[in-house]
Amino acid sequence: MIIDKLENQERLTYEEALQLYDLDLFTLGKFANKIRYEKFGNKTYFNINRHINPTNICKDVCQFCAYSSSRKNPNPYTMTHEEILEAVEEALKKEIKEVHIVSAHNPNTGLEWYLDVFRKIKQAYPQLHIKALTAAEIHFLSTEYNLSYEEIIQKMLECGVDSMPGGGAEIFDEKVRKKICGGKVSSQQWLDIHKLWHKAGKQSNATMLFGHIESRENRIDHMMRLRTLQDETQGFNAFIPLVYQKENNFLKVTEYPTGQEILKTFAISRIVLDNIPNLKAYWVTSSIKLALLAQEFGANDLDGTIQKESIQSAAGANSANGMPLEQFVQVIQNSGFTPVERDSVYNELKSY
Ligand code: V47
Repeated sequence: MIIDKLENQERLTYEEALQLYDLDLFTLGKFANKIRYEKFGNKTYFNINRHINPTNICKDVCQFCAYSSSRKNPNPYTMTHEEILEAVEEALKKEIKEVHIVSAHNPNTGLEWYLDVFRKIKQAYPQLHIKALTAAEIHFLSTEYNLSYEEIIQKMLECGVDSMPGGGAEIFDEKVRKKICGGKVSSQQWLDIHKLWHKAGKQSNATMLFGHIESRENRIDHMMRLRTLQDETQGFNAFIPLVYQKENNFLKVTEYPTGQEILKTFAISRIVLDNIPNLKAYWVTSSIKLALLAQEFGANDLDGTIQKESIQSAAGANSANGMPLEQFVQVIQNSGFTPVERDSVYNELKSY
């Protein structure tokens, strides 16, 4: 029955999607890979980007986070706008097309520190795509400065933010959410903010943090909530399952999910999220080796060169300095796929 539906690429219910985990990895991979091939052939997308995390001082207390300065790693910092602009200028020498700016929820900087920097970047480099402010940051700014989500979004548009990253989604199930990141943006608020952004004619991504205390049921529920919103808005470009990194934080998880469980989750995401075009294996959290394998389990995007990364590397990921372009292209080619540089909204720029 479920195999018939998979053969016919019919939409799955929650119960059917959950049953996918009971299939063996190769059967799942076969179906996920078929969908991937029909849409993208053997192309794998990536972009040349620079991540900037301008402050690690945070009002919130997410148990999984090793980046916040209130965690086990007390090295508080806040970059000035000049330092952020210098980082962008330096990165442009390496031909970045996108700057991806995500901060902690710092109550000391003032609203303008968060928003004005985008205007400055846009003025100096109008061609550079600014992907910035997660729904969690928007919720923080809205409550901290007593503005509606619409007002914050309006300011983002005025300052030249082009798209929103997918962070802050974590796991939508309210019970798990309360344990891992109680107090921050709720699931419904996260979805509402993305909906408003999409209604403003803009695009965004969606993440899911998995491999900690959540169940398989919670993951499928997370995907279902995203699928429902995407039916309505069509605003999500990519789904990004983030593998939980367990070092230097306060969530007591001793085991990583197995490679099999991670690949199954990628394949299931590809099958269940039939309305989100791109599935990103963010090599930072899956490791580059598993990200390359994920290409055969539905993933068609490996994010990018990153250059510098502070959030996941604080929790144990091997990503602090990103990956040089030549190496990134080479590992994709060596794995039998064609690397295609894309822009931030998935227009193809260059095939290698
Ligand atoms: O939301 C925090 C995650 C996210 C840990 O939109 C952790 O293109 C693993 O969302 N282990 C921020 N993950 C990063 C993010 C992202 C990354 C790349 C591309 C895009 C995109 C978005 O990092 C947070 C949180 O879920 N995170 N701590 C950890 N210990």
